[in-house]
Amino acid sequence: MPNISSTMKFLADRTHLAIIAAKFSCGAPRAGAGKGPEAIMQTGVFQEIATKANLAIDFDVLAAEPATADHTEAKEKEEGGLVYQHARRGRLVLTVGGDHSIGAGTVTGTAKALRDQFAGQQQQEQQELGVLWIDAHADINTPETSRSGRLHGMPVAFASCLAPSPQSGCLRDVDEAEKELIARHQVKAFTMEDVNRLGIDKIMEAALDHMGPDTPIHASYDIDSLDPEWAPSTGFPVPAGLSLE
Ligand SMILES: [Mn+2]
Repeated sequence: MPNISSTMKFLADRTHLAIIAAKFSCGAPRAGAGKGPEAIMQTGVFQEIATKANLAIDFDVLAAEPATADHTEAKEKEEGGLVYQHARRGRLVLTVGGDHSIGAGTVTGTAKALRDQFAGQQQQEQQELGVLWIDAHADINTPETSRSGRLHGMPVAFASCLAPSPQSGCLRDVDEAEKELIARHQVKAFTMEDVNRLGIDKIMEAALDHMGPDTPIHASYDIDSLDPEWAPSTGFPVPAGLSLE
């Protein structure tokens, strides 16, 4: 599994933390998620991360506009392009949402940057991106399986090409159709039951082991993975989630 020294080496190779505030809420039925980036920025946590890791901050804002399907597609494309540009320059990229439809753009932008970085090198030198998705939901519905039709429940499907992206893309609350997709595509998944049984350390170890020691990782963290006790204002709270500990 990636150990602390490989993490330190990764950080030592970076000069910039690129923060993208994606104030989108058009992938979800309620508008509050778009205010997330500002609320988090006000805590000063980004500055703290940058200072601790000795990184300069590069800051972009993608502002929300009136929600239409076309607008959502265009924003995701723009966001994916920004993530790509920063990742391609070797920056540590932190995109802050917004609703989780942003995950389609963050994963595809990072994956493309990685592929371009290794383009022209030997097959064995090339690396594929590992994605760690921490969420109360699986977010792997396709437009066909989704009951709500909302994009924030589909980013994993778009990012992994299970569904063509709109342009062409317990666990605690997983739909039957999503369970089927997870099984069919052999996605390694851990539930809250697993976390409760084995503890979060073991689960993280197993997740990282599964991806392998040298795999570049994109983590996508949904605040609804926390128990509603800690994050009551998320759009779709689900009981019995992760504790702050
Ligand atoms: Mn999510």
